[in-house]
Amino acid sequence: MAKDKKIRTAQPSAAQIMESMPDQETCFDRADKMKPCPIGHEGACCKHCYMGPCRLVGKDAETTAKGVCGATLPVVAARYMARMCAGGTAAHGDHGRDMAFTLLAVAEGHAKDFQVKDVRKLYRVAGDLNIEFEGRQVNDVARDVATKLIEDFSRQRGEVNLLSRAPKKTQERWKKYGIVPRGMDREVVEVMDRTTMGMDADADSILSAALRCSLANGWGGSMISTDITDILFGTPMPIKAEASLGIFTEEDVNIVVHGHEPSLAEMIVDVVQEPEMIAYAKTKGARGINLGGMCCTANEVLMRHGIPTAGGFTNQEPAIMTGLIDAFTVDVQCIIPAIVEVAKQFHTIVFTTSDKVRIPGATHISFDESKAKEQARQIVKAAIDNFPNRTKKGSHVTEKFPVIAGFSHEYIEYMQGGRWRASFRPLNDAIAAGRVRGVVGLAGCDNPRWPSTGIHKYLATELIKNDVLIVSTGCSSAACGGAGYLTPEMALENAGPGLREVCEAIGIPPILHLGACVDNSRILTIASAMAKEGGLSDEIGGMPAVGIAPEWITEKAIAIGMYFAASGVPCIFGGESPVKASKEVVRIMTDVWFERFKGALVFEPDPEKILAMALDYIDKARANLKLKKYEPGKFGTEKVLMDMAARREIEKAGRPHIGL
Ligand code: NFS
Repeated sequence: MAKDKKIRTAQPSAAQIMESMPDQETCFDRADKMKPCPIGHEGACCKHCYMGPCRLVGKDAETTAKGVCGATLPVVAARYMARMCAGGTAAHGDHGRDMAFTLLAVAEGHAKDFQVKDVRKLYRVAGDLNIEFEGRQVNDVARDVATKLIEDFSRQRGEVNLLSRAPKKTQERWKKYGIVPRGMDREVVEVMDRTTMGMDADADSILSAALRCSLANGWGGSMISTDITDILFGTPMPIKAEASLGIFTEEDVNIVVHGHEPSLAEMIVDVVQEPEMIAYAKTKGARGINLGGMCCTANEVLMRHGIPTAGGFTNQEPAIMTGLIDAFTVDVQCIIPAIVEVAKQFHTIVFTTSDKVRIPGATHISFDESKAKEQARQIVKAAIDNFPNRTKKGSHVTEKFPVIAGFSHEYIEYMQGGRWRASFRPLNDAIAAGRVRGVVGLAGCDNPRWPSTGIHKYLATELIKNDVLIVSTGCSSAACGGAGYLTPEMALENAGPGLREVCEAIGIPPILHLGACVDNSRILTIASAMAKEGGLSDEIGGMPAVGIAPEWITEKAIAIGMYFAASGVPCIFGGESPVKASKEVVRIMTDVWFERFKGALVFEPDPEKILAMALDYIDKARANLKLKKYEPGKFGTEKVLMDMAARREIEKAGRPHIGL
């Protein structure tokens, strides 16, 4: 392998590791070698039957090209988008389903190592589901909540329960355009059915089915996952931790938890703190045990326990290449099989723990919630036993950054009025006055085809400079954290004066780490609360708010973009459009969806244009709502009501309860 190969990560710690081991192959090298198929790349290939694969190319392909069955280019491209959405919905939804079954097992006494940690949240969700909770045993309420949410996955008729949280006007739009979702299982199956050969041949109709499917994810699977994770493990509150590949230590046993479902990871968090385990680690010559997270499992344990994050998607191989990882434990999703090959070059043991994810060469432990702690101990013990096997190979970096994470929607509401007067009024007022120009959800993956994490970093700094409040999730949070942007001090320093003033007054940083990708559902809840608060738009659509996934990779990202679009949020994704070949499909996802739902899903490869487009959506929404015109630099000189230092003093006195 060339010693002068290009390193395309904007994260210095990952770059340093890869530069020090030029012969070790990573996803960046494979991205260089693997040129995308130019026809599939723009959505012009159909592989849905064996008369093909059909390539719908050539001059005027949009109107003249046809597959063997007669499917046109817009139909082929729409089917491709719809199936990506179904794949992403299935992934997030199955995650939510697993959490719901864990809650049921806890309620029925079959998972003794877990319990309901946040009873307030349980009651809040019970209230939304019209389940009586006053004067009842916690586990009885938990059983009813779990049962009702499990039913939602396979709801054949009607609509998923949590849809009722959306503003009325948003719900009316869904009814009007026929996209009120039934259960996720039904919607995913219908998309697969509708897009098989010889079915729906109308691009708009196919894409509407995809939107309905995506809503079953956003307001169903993902929202259920977020709610139940809060119920079982606690609703996050701001907490300090660290980020970057420099979190791993030479002296300690290092264990990574990677993936998305936090159940086993929660147990590992407990076990690494057990005095007997620490004593056992010392017998092997280690100072102690150090736990780090990766991708969305990282976000879950970071938000609740302050476990440091090693980074997002593209950091999987570099983490192992530190040579310091004694056990690399994965659950579901975004786990690249290549980690096993990298691990073979070192002493690292890779544990797969979900029966849905098997990787040849990894050690499999089939996660069983009734034996959760026992299995966590098995993994931690194996890591400790592996500590003396470390070789001297590997590149050790030490740079790391502090991060503040844990901004649940409940906490953001609480910060704006305390337990009894929690509201979104201060934020709505600040937006209406033009102190805060708008809100951007910065989300999604870090992609090895681009300067990985670099577009997140660019947009994060430029947006806050332009007085735009950022809520971040998924690997975008890891990108911001690994760049040192998730501390109030750093972010406030770079924020525009109006945003800075508001953040200091409320006591929040300008970039709020909201959690994992399933926690994008928290953004839906926040947007709904802002609409209900009044003073801006009375529905989610029309808010000065935009979603951006500048380095997206997965089908899950597409499913998220679609549920935001259907809920009324314009979303800008990086890279060329995966359906660029069909102007009609691009038009439906931008203009038609905007007209119907005030949302959109657009693709733009140029980061500067992404920024300009986001600000343009925001400013147009402000103008339509007749809000004060945003003027850069107008605010920022008024008295600060309560600064971050004062807020931290209050925090030190005791972490507040989140009000119902
Ligand atoms: Ni989201 Fe989380 Fe990261 Fe992308 Fe994957 S980890 S669910 S899909 S790669 S942000």
